[in-house]
Amino acid sequence: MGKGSSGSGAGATERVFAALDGFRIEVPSWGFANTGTRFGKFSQAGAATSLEEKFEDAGQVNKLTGASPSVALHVLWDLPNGKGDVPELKRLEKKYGVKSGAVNPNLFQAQEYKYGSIANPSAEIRKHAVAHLLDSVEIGKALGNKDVSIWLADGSNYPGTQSMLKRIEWLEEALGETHAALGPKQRMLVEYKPFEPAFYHTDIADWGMALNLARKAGPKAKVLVDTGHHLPGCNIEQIVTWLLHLNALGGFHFNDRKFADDDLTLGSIDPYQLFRIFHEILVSDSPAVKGIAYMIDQSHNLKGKMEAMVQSVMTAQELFAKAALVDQAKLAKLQQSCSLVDAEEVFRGAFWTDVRPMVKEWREAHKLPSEPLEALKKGGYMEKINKERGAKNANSGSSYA
Ligand code: PSV
Ligand code: MN
Repeated sequence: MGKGSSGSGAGATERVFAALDGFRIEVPSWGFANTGTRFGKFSQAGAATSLEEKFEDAGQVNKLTGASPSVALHVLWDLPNGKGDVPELKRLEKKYGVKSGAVNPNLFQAQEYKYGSIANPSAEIRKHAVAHLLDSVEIGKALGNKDVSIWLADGSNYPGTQSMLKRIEWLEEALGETHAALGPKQRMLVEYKPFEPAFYHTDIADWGMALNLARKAGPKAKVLVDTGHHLPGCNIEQIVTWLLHLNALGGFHFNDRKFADDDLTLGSIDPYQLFRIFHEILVSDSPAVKGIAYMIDQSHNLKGKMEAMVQSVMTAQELFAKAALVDQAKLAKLQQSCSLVDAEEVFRGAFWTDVRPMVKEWREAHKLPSEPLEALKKGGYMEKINKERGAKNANSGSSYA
């Protein structure tokens, strides 16, 4: 979507249709499996128990929404045999009509990563971690030039116990090596997070650090913004604007937060924020816009996983559609003349427009269910998976008592 001038009213449906035609959002494989908190795990009868079931669920979300044609993969959780699992992935892609998406290396579970992975003081451990990154690049290539999406848990918990400076150098070295292995059409996305699991310093804590590391690594490295990974009050849309301006925005992990990295349904706490982010993207002329990978990063412990995912895709579409209704030409004039209230009314007016009837029309025009959540409830899919997977999930909860 380029710059446009028509607002809500005449032309609104066209704008919403054009916006939705160009909007796709990737779902995470880990959003369909049983997960929990560090206090325990609550199992759901219908949760996916295998890679095939994750693809089956993702395929169902895409059938209902028409907007989520790919599923992000977490290497250790989904591909225990690394590249060896690629033929199976290709079979699943065909069978369920969804493609493999971003490849997420896992550098936070192995015991050896207790003090870090690519920023670990041990050269040997860093070497293992880099080898995993390189394997992930190869998996991405074998799957058709997929983005390698890197998030690190690296950091420390006690002041003075680690050299932050040395760790910067180790990160630069490892990410540079990984970048050098990327195929011509592959990208490396660098994700940041201010804290958790590290509670004193995190090696890639914010967008400045992620951006510097990405730039140092090379032109195929971009920054990934996870909306849950910011300290309270942070102006995320301003970060997005900067990253667009610098042609350094690679993608998003969407979820919402009230306190920290809560993995709440996108738009459930602050839908206006996501609208503001989408607005900055829609007014931008940055070449980065074309490459933005929109992804959901949510794993619901309490809500039904299928319902949560369908609801999230629908909410993202609605907020994107609202942002497409901002009368950009009018807003630009009002910004220039500092007509604050009028400018804000144009902006807010789009946010408060009920786009649901137009989104429904878009679905009907594309022969999709006009109410995906209702269709999910009535279609029998959840009963089917509860029945098929119930026994497998019966003992999958956990308790620390
Ligand atoms: C870390 O909190 C994160 O946002 C990273 O993207 C991980 O890959 C994902 O969550 C899944 O745990
Ligand atoms: Mn994330």
